Amino acid sequence: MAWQKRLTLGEFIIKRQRDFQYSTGELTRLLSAIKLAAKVVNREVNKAGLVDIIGAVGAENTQGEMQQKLDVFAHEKFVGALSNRGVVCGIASEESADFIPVDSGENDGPSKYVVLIDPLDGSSNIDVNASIGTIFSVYRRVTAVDRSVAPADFLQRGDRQVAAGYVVYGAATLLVYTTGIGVNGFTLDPSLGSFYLSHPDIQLPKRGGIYTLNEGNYNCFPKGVKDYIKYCQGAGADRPYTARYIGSLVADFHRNMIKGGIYIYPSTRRAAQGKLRLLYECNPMAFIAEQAGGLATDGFRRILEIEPTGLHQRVPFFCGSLEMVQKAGEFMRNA
Ligand code: AHM
Ligand code: MG
Repeated sequence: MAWQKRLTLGEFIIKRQRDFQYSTGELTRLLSAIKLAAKVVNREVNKAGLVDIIGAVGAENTQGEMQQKLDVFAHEKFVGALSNRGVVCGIASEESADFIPVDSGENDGPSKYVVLIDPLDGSSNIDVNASIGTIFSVYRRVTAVDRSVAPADFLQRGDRQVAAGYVVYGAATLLVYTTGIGVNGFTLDPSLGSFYLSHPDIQLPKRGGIYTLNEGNYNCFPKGVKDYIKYCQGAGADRPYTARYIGSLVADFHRNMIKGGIYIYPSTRRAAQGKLRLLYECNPMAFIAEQAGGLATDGFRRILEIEPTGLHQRVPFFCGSLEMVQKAGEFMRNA
């Protein structure tokens, strides 16, 4: 299809707004702010090899990991785009210990939305020019609109998400999002600076041939995961599995969304709750996966039904093709 006939992300967001009967345009403005920040971050990611921006900035984030310069840059751009436009009343970021209350915009009154964001995920891949990403999710606040936001506004179950999405900064830059009526993907045309609808109504294949996990941790995995890996490794036409692992959740997840597969970051002997964060990483990906016909669990429970207890809480994560996640769950229960 000629590009002139393709919908841009901006046009698509507005079209979708009309599908919500009582929509005020607030979510539309919020998604537009994310789109803008994604373009700015994309520009910096693309020139990362050219300027002195790669490498650790020296600070440690709340999980004690070394922050990369681009992590800090992405955090600032997303927080800036969302707060300067008054489209949210609060932001929680993986790069910040506590949530950030946001004053309401000058004209429109207080916003009813909070955003939770992992501004630049997979940061160990920055220095080697492999794909990295941004992950975001949007909730309606649960406290009174005339008050400052409170922890309860952020500590909501994943099944209360209003929207979620990710941006892959890879061979091409792609923004994929859902507002609870299917999943759509948009590819950035860098020469025009616009995202175009390239992946309408993404369906995650019910089963696939890819299993994705850090097998270097094999000895520390629970028995159910080891058994599942052995099952995948069993040769034969009915088990055509191959392993793929970039170490960048967004890129690993996106590949499996398109081709079919399972992503696992389980508990390990060293980290009882695994590595990934429930609020910034697992809930948005779980919402997107389910909207595309897939599934996400912690090995036993549906991710979207877990009651969060802390902003930076971690959780084991099994996500992707429905039948593969169900099969892995069987191995976990039977171990
Ligand atoms: P980050 O938020 O510090 O970037 O870490 C999250 C990343 C995920 O993108 C990826 O799936 C995982 O960490 C890889 O971890 P590991 O190196 O332990 O395999
Ligand atoms: Mg992360």
